[in-house]
Amino acid sequence: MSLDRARRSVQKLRQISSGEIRLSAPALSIDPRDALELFHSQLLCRLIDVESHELRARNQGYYTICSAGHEGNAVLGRLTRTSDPALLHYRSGALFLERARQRPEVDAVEELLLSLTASADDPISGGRHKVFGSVPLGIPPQTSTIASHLPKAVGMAVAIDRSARIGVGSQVASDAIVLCSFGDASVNHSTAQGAFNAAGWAAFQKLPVPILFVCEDNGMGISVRTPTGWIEARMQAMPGVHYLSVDSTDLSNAWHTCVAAIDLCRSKRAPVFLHLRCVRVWGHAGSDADTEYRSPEEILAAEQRDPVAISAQVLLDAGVLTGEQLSTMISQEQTRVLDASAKAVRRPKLTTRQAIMESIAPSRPELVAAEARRSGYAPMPEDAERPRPLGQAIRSGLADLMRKYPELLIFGEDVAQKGGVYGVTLGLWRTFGPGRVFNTLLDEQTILGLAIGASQIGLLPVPEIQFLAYLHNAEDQLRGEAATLSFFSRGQLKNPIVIRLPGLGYQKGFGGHFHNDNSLAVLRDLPGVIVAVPSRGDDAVKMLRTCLAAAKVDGRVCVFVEPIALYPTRDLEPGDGKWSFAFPAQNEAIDLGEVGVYGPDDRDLLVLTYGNGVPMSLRVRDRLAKAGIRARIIDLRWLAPLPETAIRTHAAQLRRVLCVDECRRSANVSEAIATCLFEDPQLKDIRFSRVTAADSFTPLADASRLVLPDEDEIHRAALSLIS
Ligand SMILES: Cc1ncc(C[n+]2csc(CCOP(=O)(O)OP(=O)(O)O)c2C)c(N)n1
Ligand SMILES: [Mg+2]
Repeated sequence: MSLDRARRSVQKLRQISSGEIRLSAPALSIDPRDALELFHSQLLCRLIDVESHELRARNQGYYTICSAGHEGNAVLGRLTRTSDPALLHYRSGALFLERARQRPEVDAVEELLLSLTASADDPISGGRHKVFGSVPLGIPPQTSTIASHLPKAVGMAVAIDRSARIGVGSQVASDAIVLCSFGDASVNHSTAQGAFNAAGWAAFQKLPVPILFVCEDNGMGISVRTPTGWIEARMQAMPGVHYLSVDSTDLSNAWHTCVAAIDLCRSKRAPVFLHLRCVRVWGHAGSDADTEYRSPEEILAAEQRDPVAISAQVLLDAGVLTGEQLSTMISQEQTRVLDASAKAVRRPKLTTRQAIMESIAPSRPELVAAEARRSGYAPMPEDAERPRPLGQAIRSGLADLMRKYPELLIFGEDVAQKGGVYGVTLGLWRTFGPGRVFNTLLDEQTILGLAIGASQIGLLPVPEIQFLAYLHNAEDQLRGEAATLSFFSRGQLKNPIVIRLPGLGYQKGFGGHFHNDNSLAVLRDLPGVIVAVPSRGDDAVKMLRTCLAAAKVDGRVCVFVEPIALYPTRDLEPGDGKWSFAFPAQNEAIDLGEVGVYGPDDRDLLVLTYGNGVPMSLRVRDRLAKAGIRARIIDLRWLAPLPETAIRTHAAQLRRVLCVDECRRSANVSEAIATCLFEDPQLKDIRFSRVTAADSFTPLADASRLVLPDEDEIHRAALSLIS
C-alpha cells in the first residue's frame, strides 16, 4: 500500500508535467537557477525514496523511512557550507543531496543506494546502518535514537569558538555553524529539551553557540499528534534561542527564512530554532499502515501538500521549466536512480564477523605506548618527589597532561573554582584559565554531549561526571553515541574522550547509595570502550597518560573510574605512608592490559582485584604471610578490555584463585573473570572463589559495610581456598 502511494507520487509529477493535473502553487521569488537545482535535489530524493520501497518489496533494501514531504529542507543544503557540520534527521534526504552538489566528487545517489542496500561499499557506514553521512560533506552519521544527537551538536557549536579562544585550531572553520535537524515529536524528548536549554543557558551568558536547530515539523511522531501550536509555543518560550518559522512546502518562502536564520546564527554566533513546517506524505515507514490512524481525507490533504509536486508546479508556472523538460528530467533521473540501485544490489555485503567489527575501535598499541611515554613537553612538577595520595596525584597528572595537550579541556559540574566535590581539579582553573577548565550546567547529558561534540572538531575533552551513579541518566551519550561513532563511520570519524568518573564504595562517613555506587556493568559491555580503575596515585598518573594517548592516537573513548575512598588514602596501615607515591617520570606509563603484580614470587594463592580491593587485599596478604601463606595480588587496573592473558597466565601458575570484586555480585567483573578462567581448558581444575559486594543498593553510614567485601571475609575466603 505504501509502495503504491510512493509510485503514485511520481505518477502525479508526470501528470503535472503533462498538464493533466494543475496545482495552485505559490509564486517563485528566488533566482530561477537556485529553484531549478533545488527542485532537482527534491526530485532525486523522492525517486530514491520510491526506490527504497521497491528494494524492500524485493527484499534487497532494508530501510523505508523516507523524506517524502520534508524535501523543503533542500534549501538548507544549498545555503549552508560543507564546512558547517550537519547532524541530520532521518528525513533530511533532500538536504543531503543538495549539499552534495557542493562536492561534485561525491556521488550522493550512489552512496544512498549503497546505504539502503547495506553494502559494505557504502562509504559512510560500510553496510552497518542506513544513515545520512559523509565525511567530505561534513555530515557525521547519526544513530536511530531520537534526539540523542542534539547534545553533541550543541557541544560542537560551543567548541568552534572555544577552540579559537584557547588558541588551538579546530577541524572546522572559525565562522562555521552547526546544523542539527530532527522531527517535531523529538522536540519533546528530554534529551532535546536539555540541549535547547544548554544552548540557551550558554547564549544567555553571551557565550557563542552557533547552532541552527532545524525542526522538521510534520505534525506527528509515528501516530501521535503534536498539538497544534505546541512547537511554536514551546520554543518561543526558550530564553537565548531565536525562533523562526516557515512553511517549507513553499520553496521561495523557505529560502528567505532559511537565509535569515543562517545569517542570524552565523553572524551573532547564537542558537536559532528554525521551525520548518512540512508534511509526512506517507506512513512513518514502509511497514506503517497509517490508515489505522489517519483518515483518507487527511492522507489526501497530505498528498496535496507534497512539496515536490508543489515545486514542480512553481517551476512550470514561472516558466523555468516546460512540461516537456520536466517530463524528461523525471525520466532521466529515474533512470539514474534505477541504474544506481541495480548496481548497488550487486555490490559486496559484510560477510565476516571480523569485517563488521574492525571499525569498532581501531587500535595501534605501539603508537599509544610511545605517545603515553612522550616526555619533555613541560618541566616536571617541582615537588615530584613528594608522596601523593590518589586524589592529589590525579590533579598533578591532569596538570601535566594539560601542558602536553593544549587542546585538552576539563569541564563538568563544579570542576572550576571549587575543583570538583573532592578537590581533584583544584587549581587547574587558575593555572589554565576558564577557556580550558570550566563549569557546565547541571546536566550530565550536556556534559557528555559537549565532550562528544568538542572531540569531533579536534579537541581532547576530559569531562568529569560528578559521581558514577549520575552517569546513568546520561548513559546513552556514552553507550549509543560516543561508543558507536567509529563503528558507524567505518573508523573515519572518532570522538576521543577520557571521562573521569569518581565512584565505588567505602567512603567514610559520607554517602549512601548514590555517592558509593558500586556497579561497573554498564561500562563493561560497551564495545571498544576502555575502562580503567587505578588503585594508587602513581598508577593513576601512568594510566591517565595511556588513556589520553589512546584517545589522541586512536580516537578511543576511555572511562577513568576513580575510587573516591582512595582519594585521600596515604597509608596501608595507620601512619605507614605506604599508599602515597612520588609523581612518576614523564616517560613512564602503564600500557593497556598491563596489570600490577604484588609478590611475583609468591605461589600459594592468587588474588585478582582492583580499586579498593587492592589495598584491602594487600593487608590480608600480610595477615596470610604471618601464617606462612604467600599470596600474589594482581591489580587488574583495566576492566575493559579485561587483561585476560595476564589473568590466565597467573592463574595457570598458582591454580588457587580468589577474586575480590567490590562491585555487586551480578554482572560485574568477578563473573567475567570466572568465565575467562573456566573457558580455558588448561584451567578447568583450578580452585576458584570470589568475594563480592551483595546484590544490594548501598545503605547510609556504617551499615554500608555490610553489603561490601571486608578484609575478614577476604581472609576467610583465602584460607578456605588453601585448605
Ligand atoms: C529514544 C527513542 N525512542 C523511540 C524511538 C522510536 N521512534 C522512531 S521515530 C519516532 C517518532 C519521531 O517523530 P518525529 O520526531 O516527529 O520525527 P518524524 O518521524 O515525524 O519525522 C519514534 C518514536 C526512537 N527512535 N528513539
Ligand atoms: Mg514528526
